[in-house]
Amino acid sequence: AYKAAIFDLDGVITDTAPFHFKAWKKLADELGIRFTEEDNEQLKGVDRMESLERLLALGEHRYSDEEKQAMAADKNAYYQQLIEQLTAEDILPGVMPLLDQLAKNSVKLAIASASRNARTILNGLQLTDRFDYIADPTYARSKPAPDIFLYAAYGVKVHPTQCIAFEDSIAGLQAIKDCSMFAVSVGHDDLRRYSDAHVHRLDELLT
Ligand code: B16
Ligand code: MG
Repeated sequence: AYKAAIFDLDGVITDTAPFHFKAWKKLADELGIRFTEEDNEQLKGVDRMESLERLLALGEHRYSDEEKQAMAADKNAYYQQLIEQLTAEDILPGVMPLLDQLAKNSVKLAIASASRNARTILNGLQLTDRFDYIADPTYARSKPAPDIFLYAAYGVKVHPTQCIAFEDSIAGLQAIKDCSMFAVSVGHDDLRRYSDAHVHRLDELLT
């Protein structure tokens, strides 16, 4: 049996993608760049600066590092306004019973999110206390690098091979497999080929 369960946040515990989309779209509109929901889909699990780079690559202009820092800060300020509205009602179906069941079986619970807003989001959802460890992405290389998942395992003192991890992004699933954890993909069917098991939603795991 697994000794730790490691969760991605955005797309697994709650759906913040529409807020990210709204915030990136605002920036793209200001810059005259066409940015669609499909483009946003590609940014799942990708960290903030890398997401900005990919958005800017859809346009013609090139910007200085200073300009990019300012754009990322603007996007984040707007995003933070949007996520202020998150409450416990925004926890995705199946999450609470799954966390309960795992905790009852003494499985350690950790968060491995690329988001620097993870703590704010967990506070809004009133979930902070449910996790034994929240890995800090500050010094982690972006997914698909395994860093954030390794930090999470280290944080709960469980060897990666004894961890099961839940992810909704290809980059995240690659990170999980790269550190030999059992990978559960959550969401689209096309994620299947990157994982060891697949569910559309976490409530499918409850018996
Ligand atoms: P922030 P996850 C990721 O969270 C999101 O999927 C991704 O879209 C976002 O760009 C990234 O966090 C960084 O977020 O700007 O809040 O630091 O899926 O790894 O929980
Ligand atoms: Mg995610």
